[in-house]
Order: sequence, then C-alpha cells, then structure tokens
Amino acid sequence: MSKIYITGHRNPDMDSLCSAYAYADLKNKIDSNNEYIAVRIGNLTKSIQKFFESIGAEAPVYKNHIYPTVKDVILEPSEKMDVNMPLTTLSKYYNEENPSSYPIYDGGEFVGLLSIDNIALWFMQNIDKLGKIDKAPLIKDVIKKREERFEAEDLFEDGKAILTKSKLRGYPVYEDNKYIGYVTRRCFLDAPKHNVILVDHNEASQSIKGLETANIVEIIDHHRLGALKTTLPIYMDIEPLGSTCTIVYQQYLKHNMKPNEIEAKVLLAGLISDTVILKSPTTTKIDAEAAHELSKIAKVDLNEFAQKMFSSMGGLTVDAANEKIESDFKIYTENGVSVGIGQCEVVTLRDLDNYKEAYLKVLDEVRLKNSLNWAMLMITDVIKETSVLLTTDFKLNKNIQYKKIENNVYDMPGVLSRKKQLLPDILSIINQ
Ligand SMILES: [Mn+2]
Repeated sequence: MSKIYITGHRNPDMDSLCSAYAYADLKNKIDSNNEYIAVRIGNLTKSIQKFFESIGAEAPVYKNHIYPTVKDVILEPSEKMDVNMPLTTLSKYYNEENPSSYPIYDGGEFVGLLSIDNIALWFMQNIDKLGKIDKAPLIKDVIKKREERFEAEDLFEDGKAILTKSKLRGYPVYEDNKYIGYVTRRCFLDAPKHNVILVDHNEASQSIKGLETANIVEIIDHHRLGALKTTLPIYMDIEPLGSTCTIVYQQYLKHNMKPNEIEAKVLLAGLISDTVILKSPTTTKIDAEAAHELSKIAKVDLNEFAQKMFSSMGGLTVDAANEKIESDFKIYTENGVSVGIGQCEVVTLRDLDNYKEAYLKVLDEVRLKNSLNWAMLMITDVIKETSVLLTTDFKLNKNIQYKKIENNVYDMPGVLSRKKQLLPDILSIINQ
C-alpha cells in the first residue's frame, strides 16, 4: 500500500485545508489499495485549528517537503543477529544476499553494523598473528562499533552524498533516538518518489517543496492552469467554480458516495469561505446548489454556520498582525514588479481604526522580508460584503482607482475576490 499525500497551496486557506481533508476521506473510501493523507504546507492559525475541532474534524497535518528521505530506503532483515552468535551464523545471508553491512543486536538492543570490512580485517589480523584459525569467532569479537548515523528525516540526496564519500559501507538510521533500520550504498542507486495530489492549486511555485522529485497523481482545482509537467498522464478535475470544495463534493457524487456529517461541514466551510458565503463574484449556481445540499447533510443552517465560522476566526487584533497578514499571502510578479497581496476576512470593519496603523507597519515588514516592491492587505467584511485595502508606500499607489480613505488605505465597496477583482486591477496598474 503506498502513501499518497494530498495538499493544498502554501499559506493554506480554508478551501485548501478543507478540500484536502475531504478529498483524502473520499479517496480512502473508494481506493483501498493506497493510503491517502491530507497535509498542509503552511501554518495553521489557532482559530482555524479550533474551528476544525469544533466541527469534529482534525486539520491536515503539517508537511515540510516531499523530497525523498533516508527513511524511504532503509533495510531491516527479518531475523535479528545477536553479538553472542558465532560469526558463521551469518554465512547463509552472505551467500544469498551479499550484504555489505549487517545489523547486530545485543539482547534485542541494536549495537551496530557489522561490515564485510570488519570480517575481512579480523581474519587477516588473526591469521597474521596465529598462523591459522581453529574456531569461528563470535560476532562480538569482529564487529567494530561506530558513531556515524543518519536521522530518518535526512534527505535522500544528502545521505547519498555522504555515503558515497564515506569509508563506511553502511549507516544505521535513527528516528527520535531509536534505531529503525540501516542503509548501504546500494540503497541510494535510485531515488524513490513520493506520490502527491494537488488540490486548490496547480502551480509548482505555490506547492509543496520538492514537488519536482514527486509523482503528481491528480490535480483538483479551480484556478487558472499554470505550467506543470508530469511524466505520466494524470487525472485532473479543474473547473471554474467558486471553491475546490465544490469540486470535491462533486467527486463524492461521481463516485456515488455521500459525505458524512463531518465531511459535509468541512466541505461547506471551505466552500463558504472561498465564496464569502456565496456572495463573491466567483460563485456559480453549482456552488450554491452544493452549499445547500451540504448544509442539509451537515444538519446546519447555511447562514448560521457561516456566521459562526467567520466569527470564530476572530477579528484582527494588533498582536496577530503578522499571523493575519501572512496566513493567506500570495505573491505575484508582473512586468518586473513583485507584489504580495494578503487577504483576511472579518465580520465587521468597525474596529479598523484600532489596528490599521499596526497592520500598515507590519505589512511593510512583510514586504521587506519577502523582498517585494509592493505589498497590500485586503480586509473583507463578509457580512456587509465590502473590503478595505491597506498598501505599503509605492509609486503606483497614485494609480489605484479605489476611493482613498487616507494615506495607504482604500475603500473597496463590493470587492470580495482577490483573484477576480483586486488582482486584475493591480496587474493592469502595473502594466500601464
Ligand atoms: Mn480555493
């Protein structure tokens, strides 16, 4: 059974988290040959984590990268060899497997790798000293303990480079200070590939680190198609709908599966988050129908559930400025100008004055940190269906068409979508 990771984009939003969660559930139900694991490739705000808990679900687990690691190629023989056994016990294995190293135990505890070099050296030295050898030595007389080791999460390429240069033929591998197996040079002939399904994105630049070393097996998305090459034909479901969760719900229907109550809540959360309670211009009839069917399955009132979700996400506090700006921050480069646009949702903009100054300051720090020319934050009031835009100082600010409230603060009545409304406006300013 192989593992297949399902991930949304970097700086995951609700749609990315929820579609990965629900699609992994569906795939695990319809395909028992593989194990599907929903992951996220960015931080989770505490409020999102709490929201998942409140609906009885567990948010996808964090995964740093998808590069192959040393752990992916470890060996471990089925039979344990003890230091007190005669060396000749191993002859069968050397005859059949020709291992360059062999793990040795002492009463069940791993002690080290016995290498073919240890054995050769022992015989040469003893013949030299004694002239002949009457009796087979015990393994403990021959083995030489070494300090060198790999950690399970060491990258495959790093392990390969180290072992290629090393005098040693094999290294033991440890995880959490516990021996889990060993590797020899032979383990590094071919790099293993992890399998991954991309949801809510399809561009490598927005995806998990190490994607180029992995097999992309499926893409489920509702964004523009970016350039991505695969070696094999893959399954794709890319539709211009309001949320990836809508597409995942349709996948359930295609497979004659009905989401359970928790899955329906998760799908609904992603759907209403991406479509701002079905009000964003990205919303289609299919999204609205899916939302109503899902709220029936989840036994919730759509609007009540949405209010509860958005208010549990919390307002914008000064302390949380970094977290709020960076949790959904997308970087675009156009015509030599790099611009980062964050988006957050609130249930009211009445308290804007309380945190505006602090957010403008942190926004500029985020811009510097990412070496950007320009950074902005779109704060959307999901109840009143309006947004406010904060920007850093930049020469193109003067070309922004939205109504200026004050320096670097703009009113965007009715603007709810970064992708369909704000971004095209900003790109056209850059291209002017
Ligand atoms: Mn989405």
